[in-house]
Amino acid sequence: MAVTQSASQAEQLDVLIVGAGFAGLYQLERLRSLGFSVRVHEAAPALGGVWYWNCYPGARTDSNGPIYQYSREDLWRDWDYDELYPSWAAVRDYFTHVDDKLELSKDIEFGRRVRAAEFDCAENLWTVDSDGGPAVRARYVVLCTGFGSSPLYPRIDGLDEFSGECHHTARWPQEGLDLTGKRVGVIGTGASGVQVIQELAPIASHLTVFQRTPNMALPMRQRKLDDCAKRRLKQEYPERLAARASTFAGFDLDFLPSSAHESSEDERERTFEDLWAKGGFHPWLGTFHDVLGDERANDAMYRFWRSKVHRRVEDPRVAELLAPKTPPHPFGVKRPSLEQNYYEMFNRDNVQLVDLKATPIQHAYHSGLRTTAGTHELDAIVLATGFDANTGGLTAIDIRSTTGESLEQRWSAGVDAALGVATAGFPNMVFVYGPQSPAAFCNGPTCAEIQGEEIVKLLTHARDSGAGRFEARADADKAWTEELNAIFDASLFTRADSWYLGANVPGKPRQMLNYPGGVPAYFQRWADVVQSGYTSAFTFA
Ligand code: NA7
Repeated sequence: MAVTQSASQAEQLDVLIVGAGFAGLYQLERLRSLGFSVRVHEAAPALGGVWYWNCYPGARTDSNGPIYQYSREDLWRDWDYDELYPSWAAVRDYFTHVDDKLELSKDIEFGRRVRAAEFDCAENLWTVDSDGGPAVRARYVVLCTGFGSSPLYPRIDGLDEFSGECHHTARWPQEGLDLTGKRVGVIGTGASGVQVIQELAPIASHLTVFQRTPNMALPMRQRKLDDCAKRRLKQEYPERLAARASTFAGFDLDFLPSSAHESSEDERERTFEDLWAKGGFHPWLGTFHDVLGDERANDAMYRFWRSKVHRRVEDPRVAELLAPKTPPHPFGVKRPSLEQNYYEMFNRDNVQLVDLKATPIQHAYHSGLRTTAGTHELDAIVLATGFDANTGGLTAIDIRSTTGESLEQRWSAGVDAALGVATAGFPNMVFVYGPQSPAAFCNGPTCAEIQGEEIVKLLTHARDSGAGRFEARADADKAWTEELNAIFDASLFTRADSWYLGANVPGKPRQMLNYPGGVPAYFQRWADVVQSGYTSAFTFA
């Protein structure tokens, strides 16, 4: 038995939501307003989801502020971020603003990490066990654990023996950590690594960056927003927020109709320059429509990106490690990060770049790390090594199917999840930002709202139909996987070992875990399912 407490003693709800980030709060407010009895269990002591845990120096969004919030006018009208790309602290303040407006906390229990869930087939109820309180029973469970909530720790022999500070970026001390004047090592150069390196390089006595794969980072074009800029920006909110549903990745920008390899070299360079000047994700998600699909177009973008990096890094040997002549993988098929002065950090005397492909880490010892090339004496190690993304937050919970199989076992050979929202054998359970949904290919708040709203309608339909349970159809699960694979196999995404595919986790099956057909296509598939009365993807009994 996964669940410990006797079911008869447990409180009964219509819906238990797991997680109090963007997705969970959207579900809470909407379902509550539709008359469901709802409770949220949140592991952290506060709101915010990833923005509670990721409080490392420099943590901020890679989405611009106007679209990094809910689209309700009563929420955005009197809310402003002070920077175009808000920091973790500003996003936390935003959650407080939302809570003040919508009185969400009264239905949230904090400090309640969900450990196990078991379905009672006779009663059609889930019994859910969480830390810090009694089990609850719920008709429906909505998992809003986020696609990046299960930190991935590197397997480094002897790391336990390291006597200095050692923290994963996603488990950074909430009280902060002063690394001024320290010798710091950062392992990983994904979004978190890039951000933390920019902050620590100027204050550390020495910073060693351990890079396995270079990040094809793009200019953020961060700026502070004064009152005048905020007023101007606010006039654009309705348009920017409305654009999200119709763009490939749920942003306020989209691919150009023109093709890179059909453009003349001059036109192509001009466009690349223009997108570069705009910054943010423009060079990635606002570029020629064929850059992410056509090898020649992609190569042209890679060369452009590389030349930009080389101009900023003084030592040609270091520049070559950061932006090699032979691309490690096609441009943009691993997530590019947004940077402010990342490349300039490598011109500092106190910053050293270590190429882990050439000289891997052998082991840690009490005062540092040893690679095959020698030792690095360190006072602190920052593990910016990412997540067991897409599935880790879900499989960390011991969720049992109607036959007693755990979700982890069910997906051990690969995920099958109809619409990326539910899976056969786990009735009355859905996940937001789930594996095989647009998740990591979609701006977070966009997905929380648009996919969230489809989930709200599905639960309302299930309740109003009088069915005791609904469940993803096994054939719909399989068909969905085949649909994803077909898009994926024809793309350049196959050519990188990215966390989009689970390839960053040793032993994890390699498969595309994010719907790669774009937000509009995804919601067209939802519309098809709704049109069938939901029965093309779900059974109701
Ligand atoms: P990412 O993007 O997964 O980056 C993790 C980085 O850590 C990446 O550079 C990895 O190299 C590196 N890594 C991971 N494991 C190891 C080991 N064992 N040794 C050395 N280097 C390692 O995570 P982030 O937290 O930066 O970003 C996560 C996303 O969450 C972000 O993009 C947002 O969408 C939200 P690799 O590239 O695998 O060779």
